[in-house]
Amino acid sequence: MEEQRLRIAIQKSGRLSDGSLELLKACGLTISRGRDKLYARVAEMPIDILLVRDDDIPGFIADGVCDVGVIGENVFEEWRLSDGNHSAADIIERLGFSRCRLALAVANAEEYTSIKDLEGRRVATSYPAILKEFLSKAGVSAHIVKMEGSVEVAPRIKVADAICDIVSTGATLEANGLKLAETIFQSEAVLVRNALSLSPEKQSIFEALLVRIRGVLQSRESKYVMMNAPRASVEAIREILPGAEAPTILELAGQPDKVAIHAVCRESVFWSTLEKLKKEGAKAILVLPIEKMML
Ligand code: PRT
Ligand code: ZN
Repeated sequence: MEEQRLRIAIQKSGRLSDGSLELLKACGLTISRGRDKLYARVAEMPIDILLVRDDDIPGFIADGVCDVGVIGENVFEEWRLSDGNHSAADIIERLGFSRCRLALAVANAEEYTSIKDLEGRRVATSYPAILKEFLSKAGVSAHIVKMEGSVEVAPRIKVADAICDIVSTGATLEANGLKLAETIFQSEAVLVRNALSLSPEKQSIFEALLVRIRGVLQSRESKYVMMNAPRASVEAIREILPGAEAPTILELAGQPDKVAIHAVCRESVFWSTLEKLKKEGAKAILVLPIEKMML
């Protein structure tokens, strides 16, 4: 019988590609990618990678062309809200990269106080389904002008009065004489899976991969923190350490009133955290990255 391999679709080239490849690499999967290659076989696990345009990924998952995919939540949500796609695929995990937001913007000269200002006006977007849902929840009726690209020029060429587009730094809005009016959707890369059950073989490959993905995401956020501190400060220090479970307390040779404290912090450790530790008498504080983690 032919070996069953899990098929994962990722974006071939664009704003999701680097993050997707880095994530798979951190999971221990090496992908040799030739120029114009659309398909790659992973040696370490029974997994094949499809390199495609991001817009094709939800449809491929729903049709069973692939089992899993990495895609921007904005594109997935637009697809999901479109006819007939409601329950064909599910978000399994948010991946924390390619963050952006879908926002409404108007010309600088326009006065904007609330969403009601868009009543009866024309809004250009590549995301008509998300926009339609947002407007209907807000009780505003506007004309949606669908554009595939260059949405930011719509007000200038009088195709629309406002736009609804992806914003990251805001530089594109500024360059086009537009100002942010309203954020309607926050997005990041997400791991999506076909809603139907996978074969038992594929399911177990998927579960093994998911444990690694979750480990990678957790280790990216986590730090290993070490310090020496007065024995009397251990409780106060435990309260300061962000997201730490029971820390390890070690004796320091020849210093009975001091201990070494080691802890895994599952949340960001800021400079201000270190300053607070220092106030409690901690010395020689080290914050180390964690390469791998399995919970
Ligand atoms: O070729 P393919 O179809 O695969 O790629 P694509 O051109 O459709 O998508 P791509 O690679 O541009 O974006 C893929 C995904 O990255 C998007 O669906 C978002 O989820 C996410 N993402 C993150 C962004 C941005 N940041 C972003 N800044 N997608 C687009 N932009 C564009 C935006 O459209 C606007 O033109 O960048 C401009 C705004 O950027 P700022 O920094 O000027 O605000
Ligand atoms: Zn695309």
